[in-house]
Amino acid sequence: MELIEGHRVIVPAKGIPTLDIDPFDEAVLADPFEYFDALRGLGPVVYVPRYSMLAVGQYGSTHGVFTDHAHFVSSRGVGLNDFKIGTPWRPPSIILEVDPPDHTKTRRVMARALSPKVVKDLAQTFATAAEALVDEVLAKGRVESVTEIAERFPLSVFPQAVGLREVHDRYLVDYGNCVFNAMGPDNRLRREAIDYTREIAPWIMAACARDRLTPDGIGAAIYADADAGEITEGEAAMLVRSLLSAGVDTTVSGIGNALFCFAENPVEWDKLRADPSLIKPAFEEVLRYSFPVHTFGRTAGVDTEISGHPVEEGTKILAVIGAANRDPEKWGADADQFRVDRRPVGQIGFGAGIHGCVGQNIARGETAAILTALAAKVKRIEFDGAPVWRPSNAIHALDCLPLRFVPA
Ligand code: OVM
Repeated sequence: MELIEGHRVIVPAKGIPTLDIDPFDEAVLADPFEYFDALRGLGPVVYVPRYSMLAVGQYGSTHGVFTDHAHFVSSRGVGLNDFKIGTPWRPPSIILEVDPPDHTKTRRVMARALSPKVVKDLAQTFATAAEALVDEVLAKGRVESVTEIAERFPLSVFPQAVGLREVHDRYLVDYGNCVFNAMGPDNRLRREAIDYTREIAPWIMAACARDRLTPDGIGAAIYADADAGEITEGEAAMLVRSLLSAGVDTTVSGIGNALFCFAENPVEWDKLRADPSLIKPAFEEVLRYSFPVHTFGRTAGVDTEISGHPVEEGTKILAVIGAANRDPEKWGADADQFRVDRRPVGQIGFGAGIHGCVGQNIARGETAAILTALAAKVKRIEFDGAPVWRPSNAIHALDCLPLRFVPA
């Protein structure tokens, strides 16, 4: 059998147009918007010859792939490798890289551990930490906001909420970045991520052990479900690992991208300050306009179709969140504008369907805390140097964001 990127070579059905852009070219990853336009412009589904796979970027077909978990499965991996053919680079996630019925049980455990009630009980802690951080930022006036806000804030609240006793800041952020980079093709980013994970993984696995966690955190709640017999103790450890792979770098990106949006759109910042009830809808617009994750993969589990085009079993499909979230067919002619009062219902920054982000309540809680503190204390957020985007096979995040903060 001929393989490309660890999956079967496909012959696309007649009528599926070819995209001659490499979605994983580092220049494209750093500035993907022309690629998104081209992807949507060609049709609901396109063929990407270099990786012998299909891609979807129109809102309808992308949302359609995410919400049809019966045909577009996760259990064969959400990157380019087909787990049915080769050995995954790490033990697969028991929530991300599974289908029902396996998914149903682990999803239930995670949804309970990250419920709205859990997040509500954390809100005051988040608010206090956010206010203290914003005071520090204002005292400095100008900060490199990726490290000093986007990374620092989640690192100051999330590991504690999980129940980690010691926090390795660098490893926690980089682990998520590595797992997401590993979803890409066999390029520099993926190879370096896999090498670096060999260094980080022992620390992560040790941090997930039951006796290392505080008795009152999200991690302990997951282990309690093992005591109740719902999952095994080994599965509990794997789900705590998922909190660390999926819950840190994603929120770092969300907060960094939010700051970028407001520095780029000062009028939108003024609107938010004038009406704090816009904080929640504004973050939905950040997720639409500046999606922390740009792409997830799926595999056709059976012969199926996308928008009337036949798709063979075993075909890998890139579902391009960033393109769908900017589709003018869905969002209107101003889809490329950031508007805090858009209320973009249906944006897929958290994905969609049964695999839609299980941590979205806590992600929204963290972001609301930091934006609330900033809106109360900061009159203007200004660029203090050029923002630099970080090329990643799946994450859409800044590497460097120098900002100036003008007090209210
Ligand atoms: C996991 C995992 C890792 C990365 C992302 C994700 C967004 C989950 O290990 O379960 O979901």
